[in-house]
Amino acid sequence: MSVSIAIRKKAESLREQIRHHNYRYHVLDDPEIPDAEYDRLMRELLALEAEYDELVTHDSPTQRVGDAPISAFGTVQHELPMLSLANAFSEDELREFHRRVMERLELEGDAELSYAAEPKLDGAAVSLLYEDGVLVRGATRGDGSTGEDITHNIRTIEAIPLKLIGKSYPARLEVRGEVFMPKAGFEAYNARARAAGEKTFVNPRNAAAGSLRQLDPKLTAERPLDMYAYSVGKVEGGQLPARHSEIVDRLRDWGIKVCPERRVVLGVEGCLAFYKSIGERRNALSYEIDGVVYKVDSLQMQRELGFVSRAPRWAIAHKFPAQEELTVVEDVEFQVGRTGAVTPVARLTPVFVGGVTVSNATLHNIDELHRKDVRIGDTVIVRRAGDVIPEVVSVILDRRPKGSRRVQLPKTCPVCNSHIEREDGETVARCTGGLFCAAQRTEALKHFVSRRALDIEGLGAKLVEQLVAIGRLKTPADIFQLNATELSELDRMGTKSADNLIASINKSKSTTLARFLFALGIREVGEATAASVASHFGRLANVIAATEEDLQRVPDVGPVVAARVRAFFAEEHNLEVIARMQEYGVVWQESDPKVVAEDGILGGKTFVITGTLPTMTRDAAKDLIQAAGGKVAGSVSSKTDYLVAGEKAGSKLAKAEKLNVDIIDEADLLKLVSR
Ligand code: D41
Repeated sequence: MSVSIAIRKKAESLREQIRHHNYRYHVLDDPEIPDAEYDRLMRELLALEAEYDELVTHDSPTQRVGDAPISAFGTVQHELPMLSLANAFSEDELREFHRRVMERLELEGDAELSYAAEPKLDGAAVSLLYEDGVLVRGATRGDGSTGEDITHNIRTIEAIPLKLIGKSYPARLEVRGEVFMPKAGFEAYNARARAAGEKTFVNPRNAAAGSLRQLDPKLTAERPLDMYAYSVGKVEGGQLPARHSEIVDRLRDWGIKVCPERRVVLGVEGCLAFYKSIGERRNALSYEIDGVVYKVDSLQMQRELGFVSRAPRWAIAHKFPAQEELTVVEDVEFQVGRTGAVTPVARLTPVFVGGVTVSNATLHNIDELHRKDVRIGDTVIVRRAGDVIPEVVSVILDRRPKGSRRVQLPKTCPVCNSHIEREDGETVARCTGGLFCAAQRTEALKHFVSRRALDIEGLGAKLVEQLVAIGRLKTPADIFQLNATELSELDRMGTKSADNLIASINKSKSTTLARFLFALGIREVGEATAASVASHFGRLANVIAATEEDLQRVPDVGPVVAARVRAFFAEEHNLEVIARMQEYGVVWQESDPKVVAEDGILGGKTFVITGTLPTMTRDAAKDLIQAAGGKVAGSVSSKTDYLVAGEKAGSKLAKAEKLNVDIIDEADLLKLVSR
């Protein structure tokens, strides 16, 4: 059957629109239409292509994951070598680089040289070849001369256009850039892999490189990959501007994603200011970087400068201090947390990494320890990124000494000797000692006094440990019976600090129901859940009396949390401790329970809100939904009816798509409540 011109035009128009919206979304980070509308366009095109086979073109936005698995990668000869970058590890080395550049260009000391400065992404370098605007090949950098043909995988990355937009692009254009896995996607991927007992990635760079080297493009398509372009390779049949920064701007106009942090700076001082500013924002960036790159902006000057052994003389990577270092595992101990969770912790030969000296690193759980095969005596990579807890990333097997010792999960708690238990399918092992276990008691007390709980200033971790050790603190209620005289007799405690502590204990007695519930340390009851429960029931007596069913009516409370809360208040000794605290004067304002507008227009519907909404805060959206009788939950599940998604929606959006949850935007929500 031949396809009418009208239908052909329709398909082409849909493709143009989808490409345009991809550009708005990925490159400009400024979508014009809600996701639901984008999905509608996509479905319309899919339907047309399903009806008329011959309409399907290889560069259609529907054709990202169509390719079958391959058995091996082909090789790609880079027409122009993909150069490497020299490194500067200090300000001095950077100044030296700048001095050499100035000298070679015969520029005088105070002449200002423009550099294009950009973050150095920690991913995998790739080459993308566009012919007449159509993506025809994707390749890895390889050794710079020969890479691997990864076209089928590159095509699955939504940030990479299958067809360029605009008109003035060269007939042949090779784009070079870095494919990377954003931090959030990396964390989510690893969390899922860990829970499923699968292999985790050691860092986002390996995650990106590993994902690109999948033989089955379907696997690559599942990985949250992104790309920023940073230069061009071979260009034929077209002119490019005379400055690096302008070329990158052009790429962006053609629909290629480039780093929004890039700047043109003046001289070495400009470079240093850029380095400082990016360094300060490093942790806040959504992707991992390991430094910044400076390139002499003028192509004419680049040509004058030339290369030394595969590295341009006109560019340099200025590295940040390493976030990974090698050290030795001297011992592995097991720590018992507030909820009894037993966590293996590596005691390390102290090492300077990520800006601090690290001597302990988490091994997460016993399965993880065994998967990484960490043994006492091993040399390991420790990683400390940003403010996260240092972790053991992997073992350097080549350096394993003869006497290395394996580690097993102990049968009994190292603190209280109670049995250690692991429920079926659980990765976490727990001490069964409950509050009999001094470690759990100590952690529970530290939690109780912490800033977001009862906020008792001056009662720090060390002091809690001391008071537990001498048997003076057994339950949180004991805190309110401490007196200044006994406190002043403790190590490092004078009468003044003892008096201050008593004053802050007294001050903490006036609290809120939300804080109090959170402070109790009920498993799975975090700050937000405690606040929801408090506002729903108004009074502690109502919470204590609530059935699991009642509890599940609280927004954000599912069957697991409801069971935990019920179990906590079913324990006589917990009620006794609470009664004692009230006796000693712990009070809060009680209120009437919230009337749930079950018959409201959204009655019985559960919502999850994610991302930044265009005009409302998430709290405002939540109030709106609740006022109309709907429930607002914190995570997407099969019970979710709608996901309200704003800009920068992340894993929740992906999950909602997977579970076929209706995805709506702020405007849709407003329509729903005003029906
Ligand atoms: O972000 C990066 N990883 C990055 C890598 C970047 N922003 N710019 C780069 N520029 C170059 C030259 C100067 C050679 C065009 C690079 C790389 N090269 C590079 N990536 C891997 C090896 C070299």
